[in-house]
Amino acid sequence: MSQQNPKILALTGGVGGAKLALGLANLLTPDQLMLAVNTGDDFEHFGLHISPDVDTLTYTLSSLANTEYGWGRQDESWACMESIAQLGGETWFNLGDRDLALHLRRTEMLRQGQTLSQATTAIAQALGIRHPIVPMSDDSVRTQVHTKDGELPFQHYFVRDACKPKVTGFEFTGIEQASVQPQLLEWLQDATAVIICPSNPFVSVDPILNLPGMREALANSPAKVIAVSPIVGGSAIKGPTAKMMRELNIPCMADEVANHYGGLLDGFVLDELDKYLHGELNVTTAVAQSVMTSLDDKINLARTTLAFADDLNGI
Ligand code: FO1
Repeated sequence: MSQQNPKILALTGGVGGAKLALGLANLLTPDQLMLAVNTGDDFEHFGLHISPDVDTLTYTLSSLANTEYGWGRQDESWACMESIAQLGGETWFNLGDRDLALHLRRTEMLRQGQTLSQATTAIAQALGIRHPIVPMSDDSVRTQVHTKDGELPFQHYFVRDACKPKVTGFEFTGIEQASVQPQLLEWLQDATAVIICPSNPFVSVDPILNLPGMREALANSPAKVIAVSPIVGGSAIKGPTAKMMRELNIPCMADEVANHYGGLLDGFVLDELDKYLHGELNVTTAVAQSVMTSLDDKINLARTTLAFADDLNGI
């Protein structure tokens, strides 16, 4: 572990990001680790504000996550969705009965005038989470997926159409008017490392990086910026990252992810399977076991990434 007091900001979205975030949360105290989460996947459904990446992280850090599905809660029941079907409602997006309570509470707090960050903190604390989970912005940013057949709201692409449409690009509606959540900017002023978790670069990380002023804040921060590759041995561990890369005519290789983040990076973590690239990229690399199945895998990858940050910080 680092001799100096680490102050880490993790950028995360989706399942892969949440796994590394859990590893980091097991090694760092709440005043050493802040988790910035993508909200581009958010949408309104049944009149409720759904924040999937916030919820995946919240459930993961509170050990309530349904690890089989990669979303929602474990020990769920589906009585409400059965009745929704009976009443002719939409059934393509499944909300478990216990998960539904979280969306009801968040929507109630938003309607009372609280920010998404305040609602997120209230829910996280109610579930016993002490690490700060901070939405990337309290303003509305919505990922639209451009496909050969037209534009799709993210959840229609990801869930309703099961990631089948061929993507041609992405747009983050509202991002030009959105502000980076202020706590993130404050944290960055004396952060020692920013860890871009192994999330989908296009739809989980880019919404965070593309927020006005975010890249400048990262560049002006003393923090070393490290990304952990979500591509292992030419394929994605979970989700549509590899398929998107192919459809965008980007070779599905770990080094292409480093290229995607470009000059932002001070370090890039490769999986063992890609160690032939170690020392070959224009960015300093480290090699780790980055496929996370057990809690130990998550903690070990977190430990390796933090040690890499120390090396880059000359500790
Ligand atoms: N993903 C699915 O593939 N099918 C679902 O029915 C589904 C429901 C769902 C409910 C709440 C929630 O927070 C997430 C849910 N997801 C579902 C996953 C969600 O689409 C993804 O987590 C993200 O948007 C991509 O990371």
